[in-house]
Amino acid sequence: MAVLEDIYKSVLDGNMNGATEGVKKALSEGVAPAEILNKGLIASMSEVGRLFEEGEYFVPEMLIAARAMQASVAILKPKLVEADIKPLGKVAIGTVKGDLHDIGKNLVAMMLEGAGFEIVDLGTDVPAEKFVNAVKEQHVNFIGLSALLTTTMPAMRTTIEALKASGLRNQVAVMIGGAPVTQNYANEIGADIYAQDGPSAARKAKEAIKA
Ligand code: B1M
Repeated sequence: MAVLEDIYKSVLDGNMNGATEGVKKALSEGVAPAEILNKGLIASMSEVGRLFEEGEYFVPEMLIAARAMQASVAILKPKLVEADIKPLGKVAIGTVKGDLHDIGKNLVAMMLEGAGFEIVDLGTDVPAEKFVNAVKEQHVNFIGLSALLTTTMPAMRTTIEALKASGLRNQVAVMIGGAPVTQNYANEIGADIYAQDGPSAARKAKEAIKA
């Protein structure tokens, strides 16, 4: 369908106006919201992720594509709610206590949203209790922890310990990432998933929800 191809290409090119106009046009032509989401937006973000992983796209291309996708999802959201399209799962994501870096965290959130997850963005400098409350009150399937400073990485461990102490650890998968974070560190602190960037975060969350 031409309009879905236009949406796909606009997101791939980071063309926000093209993508949002495409979504409006598709809706006015009666294309089902789920089809716009899956065949236009999510398909395109998957391709963006693939291009990033292959080294053809870099962070700026990924960011503008993610913004085009996010603006389009905002238009589509009410229609998806009306059509009762269920998200794949729910992720509460935040940058850990003491850390104010949020560019990477936002990018990861956008990629997860692009993959079909509902996002609860807890912001930056998030204390462990706030993550615990998100599990208690918002019934999330995943907790996403981001840290950019070596000095704030220990707050990831603290958060996992707080989840254990509140008896909620088994209810959620904990995903961690950020420039200084490694798979070894994830193993050491007992995180379930380590992702090095947005596309792999989306891919790994999808794999985890299927398992
Ligand atoms: Co800061 N900073 N900074 N900084 N800053 C770094 C991180 C640093 C490496 C710079 C340097 O010295 N070379 C250094 C950390 C050194 C260290 O700990 N080893 C540093 C420092 C020291 C500091 C301050 C302490 C400086 C000071 O005040 N003396 C201070 C700390 C403030 C605080 O947090 N309490 C500080 C402040 C800032 C700014 C506010 C000025 C600004 C942040 C603005 C913002 O985020 N709104 C800033 C910036 C921009 C950076 C650099 C330059 C860029 C970070 C970034 O946005 N990268 C950074 C140097 C660098 O990385 N080259 C630096 C782009 C982003 C897309 O990548 O965040 O890595 P990234 O996210 C990636 C992956 O890591 C991964 O996916 C993302 C997308 O691919 N990922 C996840 C991230 N989170 C994930 C979560 C996941 C999965 C994957 O699952 C949940």
